[in-house]
Amino acid sequence: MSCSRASAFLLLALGLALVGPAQAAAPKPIRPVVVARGLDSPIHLAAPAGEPGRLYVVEQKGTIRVIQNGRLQAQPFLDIQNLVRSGGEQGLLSVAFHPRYAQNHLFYVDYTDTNGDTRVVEYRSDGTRAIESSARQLFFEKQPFANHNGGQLAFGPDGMLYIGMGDGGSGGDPNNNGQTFTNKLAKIWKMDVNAANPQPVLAEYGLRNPWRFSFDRATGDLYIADVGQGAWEEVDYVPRARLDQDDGEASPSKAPGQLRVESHLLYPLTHRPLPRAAWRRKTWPYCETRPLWHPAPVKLNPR
Ligand SMILES: [Ca+2]
Repeated sequence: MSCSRASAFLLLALGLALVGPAQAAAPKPIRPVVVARGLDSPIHLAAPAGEPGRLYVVEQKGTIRVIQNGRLQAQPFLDIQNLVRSGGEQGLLSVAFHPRYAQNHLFYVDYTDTNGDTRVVEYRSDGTRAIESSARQLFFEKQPFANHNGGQLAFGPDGMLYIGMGDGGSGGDPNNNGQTFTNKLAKIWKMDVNAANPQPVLAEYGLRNPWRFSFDRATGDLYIADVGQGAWEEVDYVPRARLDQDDGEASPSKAPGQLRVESHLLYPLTHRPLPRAAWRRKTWPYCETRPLWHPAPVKLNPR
């Protein structure tokens, strides 16, 4: 599969019944519940701390809608359709609210501009609607192909804004961007948006298209959904301790030979055998063989 993309026109929530150990024998089934109707390609959902009654829904075409106390508001929170190229894997791809949004009303969007390139832009709101004239661009990268644009924004446990970037597109990473440090493609970046002149710092590389990732709210660990090619999809895991290491060590301004590679390769936790033909040709999907770096092998505990 080239890329996972939500295209539902209904926004659903999973009604998950939490069951304590004493009742663990008979868990209730998970069932979907309709939260809102009438949305146009809702591909991301977020909410700032301190606004329990409001959900912000990113529509791919370039708008952010608000669901307030269960009701979809007619007036968009943000409308930048005139700046966005939408369709396929392009569009307004995510929103992240500043950890102190309640005080400063700052938020961040990742979108494909009308030339097909990636922009991450800071906006400020008046508390109810975005102020479009407040736009401050923080991140830009040319996109060689229409697909694999990444697009996830999220604040990490360190207060940094994390930015997911795909390998640029086509198939099989033809320009080897996953192992190239002269561009921002195929990587996750982090940025101190509180700095006077925020600069992206390399956090992870060798990714294919980290279309979505999220941080464990309890531990701060990072889980990355990275798309595969023809056989495998994968979820990559970066423990919190790793996030705090090597700030600036893997700067793209340094040659790859200067990078400090000190961690351990973690093979997929679950997998299925490669096709016989792949072994005969001695070719296997590149995206499943490249490593992410870990301080130690990790075993996930299924719940
Ligand atoms: Ca692209």
